[in-house]
Amino acid sequence: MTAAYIGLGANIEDPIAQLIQATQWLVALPETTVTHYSAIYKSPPLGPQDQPDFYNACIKLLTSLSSDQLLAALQGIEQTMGRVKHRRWGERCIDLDLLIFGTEQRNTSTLQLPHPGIAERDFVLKPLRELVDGSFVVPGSTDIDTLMARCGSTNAQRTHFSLTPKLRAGDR
Ligand code: PH2
Ligand code: MG
Ligand code: MG
Repeated sequence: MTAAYIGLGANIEDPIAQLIQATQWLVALPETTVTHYSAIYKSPPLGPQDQPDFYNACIKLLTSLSSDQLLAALQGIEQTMGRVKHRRWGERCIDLDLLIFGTEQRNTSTLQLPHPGIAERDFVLKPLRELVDGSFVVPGSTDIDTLMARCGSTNAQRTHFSLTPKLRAGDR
């Protein structure tokens, strides 16, 4: 089994509901167990500013799928949820990024591992930090607390929204 970390994002069409729906699809994946959920964070958009704020979260799972199989599964969930490509860095009803897959490092046309944006994005680092120790090393890089200290932006704000709303039925 390989430990993998998934970054979830959405900023249109009831983004929190989209994150919750995507979580349920991740829980339903074959050969896979979701083990940890972060809180949901809210942040201003990276990229075009004429779009709504994003909601982001991270999930840890254990899987016997390969990284290519897991990537294909994430893309399948995005398709099933009706994701439409609007523009680069633009609005989306769901974005599922394979951030880290075990210790795998690769840079191919279909998949880069670890995801190249992790270190620059507080909306990835902050929820990811909820799932790991501060000494957790991003493969090929350094430990997450060092990455967080180096990451300039601190705009992502933790919300009270949860990926597992059954536990917090009164929140929404
Ligand atoms: N995703 C994008 C573009 N901009 N900004 C934030 N804050 N969070 C995102 O997940 C994000 C973004 C395209 O995937
Ligand atoms: Mg993506
Ligand atoms: Mg993304």
